[in-house]
Parts: sequence; C-alpha cells; structure tokens
Amino acid sequence: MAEYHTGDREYFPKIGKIPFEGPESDNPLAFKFYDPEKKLGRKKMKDHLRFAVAYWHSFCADGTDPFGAATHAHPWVAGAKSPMEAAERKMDAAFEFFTKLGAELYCFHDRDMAPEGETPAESEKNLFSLVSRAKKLQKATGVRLLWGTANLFTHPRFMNGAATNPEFGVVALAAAQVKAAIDATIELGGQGYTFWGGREGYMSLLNTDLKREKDHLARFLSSARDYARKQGFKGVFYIEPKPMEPTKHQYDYDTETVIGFLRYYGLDKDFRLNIEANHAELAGHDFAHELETAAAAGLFGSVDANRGDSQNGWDTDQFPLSYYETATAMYAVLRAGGFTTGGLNFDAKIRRNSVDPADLFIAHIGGMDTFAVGLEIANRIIADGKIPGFVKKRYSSFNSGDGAKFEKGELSFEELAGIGGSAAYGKTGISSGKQEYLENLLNQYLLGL
Ligand code: XLS
Ligand code: NI
Ligand code: NI
Repeated sequence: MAEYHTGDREYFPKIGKIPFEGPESDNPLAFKFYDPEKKLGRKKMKDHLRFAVAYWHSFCADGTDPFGAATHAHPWVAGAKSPMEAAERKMDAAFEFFTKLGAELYCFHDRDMAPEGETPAESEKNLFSLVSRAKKLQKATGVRLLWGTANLFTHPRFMNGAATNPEFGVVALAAAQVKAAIDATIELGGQGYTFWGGREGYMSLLNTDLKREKDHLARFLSSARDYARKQGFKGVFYIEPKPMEPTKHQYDYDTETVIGFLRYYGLDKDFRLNIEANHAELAGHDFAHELETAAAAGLFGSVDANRGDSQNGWDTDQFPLSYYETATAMYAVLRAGGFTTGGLNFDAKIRRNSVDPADLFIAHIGGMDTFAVGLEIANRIIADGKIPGFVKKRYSSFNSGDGAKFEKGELSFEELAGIGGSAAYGKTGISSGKQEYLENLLNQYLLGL
C-alpha cells in the first residue's frame, strides 16, 4: 500500500510507514509481532486480522470528557476556513494515517465524515461531497471500507431514541439519515452496514411502551434492509450489542438477546453480530463468550476491537492489551471460520492526556501487535490439538449408539428416560472437567512454550 499524503500538507510529518521490526525492537513506531505478509496456514496475517481504523475515535474525538475541555488539538482542524474544509483535511489526515499504519480498512459514521447541515438535504449534500473525496482516496491508496453507519445518538432530537422514539417525526428523520448513510456505504463499496442501537432503549419504564418500541425497531431495520437490497447492496448488516450507556437499558443488550430479536422478527438471514469487547464486559460476559455465542448461532460477523477497565462500569474504549483476551477471542474467531466480510475495527480511543501526535500510531501498533500475538497463540492451540481434542472427547458419548440417536432426534423422551432408568447410579457423570489442567495449558501457550 502506497503511503499517502497531499504533498503540500502532511499531518504526521515526523512519522513514516510503520515497519515490522520483530519482538526485539525497541522502536515504539514499529510492529513487534504484526508481520502483515507472514503466512499462517493458507492466509496472510493481515487477511486473518483485517484491521480497520475507526474514524470517530481516531480523527473526531478531541479528548473532551464530562469534566474537561478538548485536549487533542487536531492539526487538520486548525486554520480550516469552514467545517467542510476541516472535514476535507480530516479525511486527508485519515488516509495518510491508514496508509502509514498499513491498515487496509476503515469504518465511519455519516457525521464523522461530514458536518450536519441545516436540513436533511444539506446534510446529505455535505456527506456526498466527502464521499466522492473518499472514493478517490480509496482508489489511490487501495484502502477499503469495512462498514458504514449513521450517528443516531448525538443530536438532541434523538434524546428519546431514533427508530424507537415515541414521536413518529423523529423515526422518519432517522430514516432520512440512514438512507443517506446506506447510499454512502454502497457508493464506497462498503462490505457491511452497522446498526449500533445508540439511544434505542429506555431510561424509565414509567414512560415507555417497550413492546411498541421493539416492534418499531424491527420495522425500521427490515425496511432499511429492503431499501439497501433494492439499491444493490450485497454486504452484511450488523447489529452491535451493548447493554447500557447511553440509555439505562439498550434493546440490543448482548449477543444472545440480539439473536433472539433477529430470529423473532425474521431478520437473521441478512443481519449478523458486530461484537465489541468492552460491551461484552459491560454485559457481564467474556469477549470470547459473546463470539462463541454468535458463532454457535451462525451469526458471527465482525468485531469492535477494544477493551474495558474491569474497575469501571462504562465504555472506556481502550486499545486491546491483553494476550489472554485476544488469544481466547481469536481461538473463537478461527474456529468460527475466520473473518469473511468482517474484520477487527479499533473502536478505541487514546486517553485524554495522550497528546503527542505519535500516540495515535503507538496505540494502534499496540492493538495490532496484541491481536497478532492472539492469532499466533490461537493458531498454535488449534494446531497442537490438546484443548480442542479434550473438548471433542468430552462429548464423544454422543458420537455413536444411543447418544448419536438422541442428537439426531431419534429417541422419544420415554426411550431416553428408559435408558436413564437402567444406568448405574454413582458411576455415570463422574469425570473430571480438567479446568485447571486446561487453564495451565493455556498459560503455557501464552508464553509460547
Ligand atoms: C458505542 C459504539 C459505537 C459503534 C458505532 O459504544 O461502540 O462506537 O461501534 O456506532
Ligand atoms: Ni463499537
Ligand atoms: Ni462502544
């Protein structure tokens, strides 16, 4: 991938293309483990991991928090004569960043890319002016769009929800926005379109008709799907579960809830899950649990790669750092067949006080290296076969005889009970789950032994 910048203006002038230097390197601006061209099995590392950069955290977030002002003085904002000029410079900076980092994919919300106008028509005009710039930049660099989405949560009009708003007018405005975001995604050859339920939830049941709101959400999603298909969109729709924040209770609470929702409303043919590590933690689950749950339903799609903080109860969106977490996640991803249309989108932001321009690179390098290690470990666990072999053996009584008949639905409940009635009490079921052995084994893999 050619390193891109607009000749006259380079936004990260002191930083060149990030090289792979290996684990011994002490260069903070080099990969230690992520070696994009290295082959694992039939695929290159970069095709296993499919890294994407999130436009919102990396180029829009300015360090503002509920207690303090912006700390990130983005060079692409300073000196811009209008919000549109700032958006154009931001896009140039983004493509410079993608190509220097070597990330071949990105994700965006409509409002990350272009400022909102006075009317839906003006917003759409702004968006499409930036979309045509993005199209040229994609062509020039080879960077592609993993997924697009619409921001249906920042504007005050969405304070009571978007598709689940009690006021019809807001639902219609949300549709105008999603229609434009879908058109933009199609125009940019996006491989997916994501719905994260921003404010689709409730703050109090005392003012909420829960059933009606969920029906409205499903109606909105299925008609958006029909529209996109009519326009020729062949990609995947994703729902990204999150249990809370900003609403007290989000309707897309966790993976299992979303699977039930998709199946109940007949959306499971077109929609899959986009699973975020930090959201899993907020729902009281392991990241790997959410991935396994989606894979078990045949609905695994994509990942928002980040991490939470176990002492905090909110979405801290930090860059991945734990080999344990990325190894167990990649173990689930590989066994689910790996990424097809999905990828690892860094829905993560640098801390408020990380104010050096290099920090954005260092954060992504760390996340990519952590996932590369996770991939190597997961690959080793599978190749070695001890852990998957143990699990296979644990269920082997279902491979033949009555166990196999049970699985195939060939035993009535009376027959099943009859077999149970003649089993030997005290002997059946007394076999070790070997959890500590398997945990110790995992630790050995983590150390690369
Ligand atoms: C917020 C979500 C959001 C989605 C995209 O918590 O993670 O960033 O990924 O709308
Ligand atoms: Ni996310
Ligand atoms: Ni999030």
